[in-house]
Amino acid sequence: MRTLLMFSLLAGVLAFSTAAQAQSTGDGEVIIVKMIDKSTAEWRFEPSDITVQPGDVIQFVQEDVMPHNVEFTSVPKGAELGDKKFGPFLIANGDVYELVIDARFLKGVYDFVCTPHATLGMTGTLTVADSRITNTR
Ligand SMILES: [Cu+2]
Repeated sequence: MRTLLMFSLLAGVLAFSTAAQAQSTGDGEVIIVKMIDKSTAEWRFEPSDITVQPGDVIQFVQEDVMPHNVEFTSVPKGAELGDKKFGPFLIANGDVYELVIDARFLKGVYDFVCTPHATLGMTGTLTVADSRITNTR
């Protein structure tokens, strides 16, 4: 009984922190990028050419079987991505890496790769545009 109570409390705390996080990202859009390895000839991010605005969230989704990640290899002058420069490896099918386009992502063009599969063509380009000009909400 005590264990159940502890679990309920923990679940409540987790739910609360998730909600708080979602709020802090503002009303940005969610962009889904699939990480694909269908055969030896198909290693890619889909889409591989992404344009976002500050506050948006990119969800990288592991669609197949090989471990994939997101490593930024080129960033605009002055951009310091910190722990976002090298993302975690997504091992299991369905794993998601959520990348929030926060203040560290200065306006400009970023190149990224999946570290182990860069030479197989698993690369992409991220363009961070100006702050939202047209807000349709
Ligand atoms: Cu990969």
